[in-house]
Amino acid sequence: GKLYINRVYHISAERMFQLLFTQSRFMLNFMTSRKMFDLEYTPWQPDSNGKQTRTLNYTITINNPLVGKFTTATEKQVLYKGNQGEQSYLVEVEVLTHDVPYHDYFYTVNKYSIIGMSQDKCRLRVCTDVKYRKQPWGLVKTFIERNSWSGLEDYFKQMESELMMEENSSGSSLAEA
Ligand code: YK8
Repeated sequence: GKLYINRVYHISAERMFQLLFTQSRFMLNFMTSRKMFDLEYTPWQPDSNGKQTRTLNYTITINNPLVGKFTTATEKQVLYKGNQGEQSYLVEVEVLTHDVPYHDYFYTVNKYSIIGMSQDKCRLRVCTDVKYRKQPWGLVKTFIERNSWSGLEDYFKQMESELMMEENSSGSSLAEA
């Protein structure tokens, strides 16, 4: 796995969760800037084990010459509330990209942990793994990993820096979150 974000923000844990995992203005803007469209959400739904899950479907624009210009994707998100009550969240996200080469071989798992540090501070960590449903040839595996890591790095670098801008805009834009 790889760690893409590990940073303390002047944003409460609860607000960070709302920014990233509800239909917040922040997330809608972020996805628009990544040229993600045809977004469909299910609401968060509790399951029998005290977890909550939701599913997102969308289309992503890809700028990788090896791949077609778009792919549809499905994200299954599972929320585990931490043992510090409202103050910590772990969200595991499985991302399937349906229309890229070798899509039936691999998917991605992104783990977001949001840990409250005080009333208005939290640590956000995002780490990701590429997982396999069938074992590809060595060269194909190298290909999949290289392209996944670079796409993920680009995505999370932008997320990290847009969160820094959000942090500096002093909490005025959460009315709709
Ligand atoms: C989510 C992982 C792989 C995929 C892509 C596939 C190339 C395959 C190349 C062949 C295009 C938002 C990525 C980066 C698309 C974007 C996905 C995002 C960033 C030759 C093997 C979409 C997080 C996420 C997870 C996986 C990313 C794909 O929230 O390279």
